[in-house]
Amino acid sequence: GPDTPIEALREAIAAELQAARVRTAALTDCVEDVDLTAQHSPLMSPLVWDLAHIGNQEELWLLRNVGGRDPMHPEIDPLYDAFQHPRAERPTLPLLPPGEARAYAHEVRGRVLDLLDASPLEGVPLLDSGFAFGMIAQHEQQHDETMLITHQLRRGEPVLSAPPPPPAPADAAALPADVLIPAGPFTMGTDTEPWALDNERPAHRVELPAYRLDTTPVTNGAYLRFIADGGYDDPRWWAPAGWEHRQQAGLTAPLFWRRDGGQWLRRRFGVLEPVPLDEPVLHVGWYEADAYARWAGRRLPTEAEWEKAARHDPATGRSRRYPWGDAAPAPAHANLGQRHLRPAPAGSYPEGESPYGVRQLIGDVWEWTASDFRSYPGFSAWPYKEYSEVFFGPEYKVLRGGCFAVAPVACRGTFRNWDYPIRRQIFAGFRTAADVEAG
Ligand code: AVJ
Ligand code: FE
Repeated sequence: GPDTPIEALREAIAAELQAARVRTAALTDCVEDVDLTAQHSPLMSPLVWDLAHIGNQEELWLLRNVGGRDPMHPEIDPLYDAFQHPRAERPTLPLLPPGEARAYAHEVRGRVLDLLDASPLEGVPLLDSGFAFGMIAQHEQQHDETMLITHQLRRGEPVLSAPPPPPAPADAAALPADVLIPAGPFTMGTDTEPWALDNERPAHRVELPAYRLDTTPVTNGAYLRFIADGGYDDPRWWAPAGWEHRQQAGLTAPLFWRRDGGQWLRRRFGVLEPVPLDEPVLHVGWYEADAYARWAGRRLPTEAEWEKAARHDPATGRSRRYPWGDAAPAPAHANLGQRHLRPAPAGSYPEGESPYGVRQLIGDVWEWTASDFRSYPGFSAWPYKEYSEVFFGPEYKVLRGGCFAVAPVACRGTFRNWDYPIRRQIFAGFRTAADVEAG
């Protein structure tokens, strides 16, 4: 075993980098080269772009910024800068072909592991607790999730498989629909989570009135009742911009669903299957989540309401890392890390329950919240503005909790994701909340 804490940290970093690379390889070695260079949807990059972008970000942040090395191939930098070319344009760029992209990422990684061995992992902010290495491990895992979305959009024979999640526990059917979260302050965000990204900082007190929050994410079965009740055809339930989008895009059901005679089918990683009623609904945009909630006489939770339910421990008054406490996620806590290629049935993972009795806050499906993506009071962009700051504003909505495709290293009670309200290809669902009358 490691002799010193710094050695233990080095080993943990190397293991996270390796886990990310194993996943990247699994997502890119399972298809032919033509499938790596093809664009499967104008919403996504070709897989080979993600592959070289992963290597390029690793070279930029670790070899150049931390290690002070010269660029390996400066001429390719602009190709893999996400801000220079929109996704739809990327297939027309002179990208590295698959073999060269793999070789480049591999070469970078070899040099990074040498750098890690020689690094003090302290002394400069970028290195404290191995932050820059942790940021890069998270970055690769985020792009692995992006590549999994590309796989979901890809037509053709299935190439991915995984065992199904365990069936719902015996008590799932008897759970209360929602729980009461009493009024009071809690600590949102973090100053202590070592690999937290800038938008999760700083920790700050937030005072919330009492509210109710669904015990589990909204299921396909519940969502089907919204559809059957004409929810997609009734402007009363939709925000004005949502109704306009619903009309213009012709939305009638979640993405990847299709009606076949009397039943709903969905395509999942190339396999057509009946929509499972007890699974959290997936592939709905924010506008659909918002409309469902209004139809149900409820609303989406704010981001603060989500985080209080996930982190606040009423016994101590402290905010914890996860709903179950401070322990790193284990398989019994949550459906994370692409162990399965789908969410688990609603009510799963009793060991991952929060003190208030809320389940599946972490893992399974990203959860849309009512909140715009904004900075916390006292925010400062670090280490680069293009991670979060350039996205703050009213056009993005916050998603919380991660999903089955999120690696534990990129998931915690403070983690914030964001996307456009029309976005449906991401692995997102939602749960609902309600006000509580005062007094
Ligand atoms: C945080 C998921 C919105 O994929 O656009 C990857 C993560 N940032 N490379 C994204 C990210 C730079 C980001 N999201
Ligand atoms: Fe990126």
